[in-house]
Amino acid sequence: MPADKTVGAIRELPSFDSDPARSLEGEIKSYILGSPQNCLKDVDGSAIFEEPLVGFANGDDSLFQDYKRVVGDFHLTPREALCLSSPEGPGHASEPRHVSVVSWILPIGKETRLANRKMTEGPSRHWNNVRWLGQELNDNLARHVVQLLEHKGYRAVAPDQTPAFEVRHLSNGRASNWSQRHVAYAAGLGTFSLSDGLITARGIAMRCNSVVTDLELPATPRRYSSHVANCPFFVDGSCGACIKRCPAGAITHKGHDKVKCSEMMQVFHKLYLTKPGYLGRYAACGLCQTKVPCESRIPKLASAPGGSPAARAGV
Ligand code: B12
Ligand code: SF4
Ligand code: SF4
Repeated sequence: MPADKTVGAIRELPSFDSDPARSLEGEIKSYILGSPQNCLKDVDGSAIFEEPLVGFANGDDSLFQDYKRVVGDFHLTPREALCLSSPEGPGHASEPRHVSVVSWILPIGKETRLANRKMTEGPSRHWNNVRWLGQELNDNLARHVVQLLEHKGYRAVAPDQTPAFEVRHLSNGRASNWSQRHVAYAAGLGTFSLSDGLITARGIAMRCNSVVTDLELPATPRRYSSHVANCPFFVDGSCGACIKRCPAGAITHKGHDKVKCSEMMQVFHKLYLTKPGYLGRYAACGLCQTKVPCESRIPKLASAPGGSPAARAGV
């Protein structure tokens, strides 16, 4: 196992100058796989996350302007996020020439997925612990990437760790000014779905994060035809397994009702946080991300050989 890498431990990355993108990808993967924090110590010692997926986006990609319509006019572009967080503030003369986004997916460990599969009315202890301990690790990784880039002389920021980050309460539910899933979509890492979750090559049971920098990085191609291409429901009308999986009735053929979902989480909060071994400000849920065909992969279409996604996944 690689040496303990605390947030502050910055080591020289051998190939950073010749290939910064591959070098960052390698560092993100080894940080997670080598971290002693990547372990559910008080549950069963299993890994919180499996090997990360990493993608890059051009911060000036017009998609980020589209997000001002898709998410809301408050959603930051990467350039705004970088400038807002600089000590000089936005619109300063030192406007960066290039802006890139490093985005990553942390697939949730198998033991946690298996434990949550068994649940029907709220999260397993594994899932609840991953929500809090896994996010702490995810945040530490973002700080590590920021420090690494700054050490190399670049500007860098993890937008959702800055004072500028906010989550708005809109009539149809909450939306943040830095949506990690929209960022990951832009960085070629996956598409949205009927349940709202992002389906990546390693599935929907994951957590994600991102860092914006003025280092120029090659954008990862988006190998999908639409923003919902990885969800069979939108391609050939099949699957829909998440509809039955949601105890709140928050998922229907019309999509995901964020208000109902949030209300259910408040119920779970009362039911579970008093149970031994559960942590955090709320219990979480994630039933729609486990025991579904998209849990750990992009499901094949019902029309493909082998039958329906649900049949193939054995769920
Ligand atoms: C607010 C919030 C919530 C709210 C609202 C969720 C939501 N759908 O937005 C509530 C409390 C309901 C919630 C619940 C959960 N959350 Co939450 N949440 C967030 C938070 C803080 C912000 C999300 C946000 O800004 N959304 C913006 C809105 C606009 O997004 P949206 O409605 O999904 O977007 C739709 C449209 O934009 C549409 N769309 C329409 N046209 C177009 C066009 C294009 C081009 C594109 C790209 C998209 C698009 O696509 C989307 C899907 O329909 C993020 C962290 C972050 N900073 O991103 C975590 C986050 C989204 N949550 C996460 C998780 C894991 C959960 C839960 C599983 C809880 C848990 N931990 O057990 C549930 C899952 C609910 C679900 N089915 O999605 C993960 C997502 C992981 C994943 N696999 O997708 C995140 C990214 C946290 C993280 N750092 O990993 N969450
Ligand atoms: S369970 Fe099926 S319908 Fe629901 S998000 Fe996953 S692939 Fe799409
Ligand atoms: S939509 Fe919300 S309440 Fe329903 S299963 Fe998913 S996380 Fe749980």
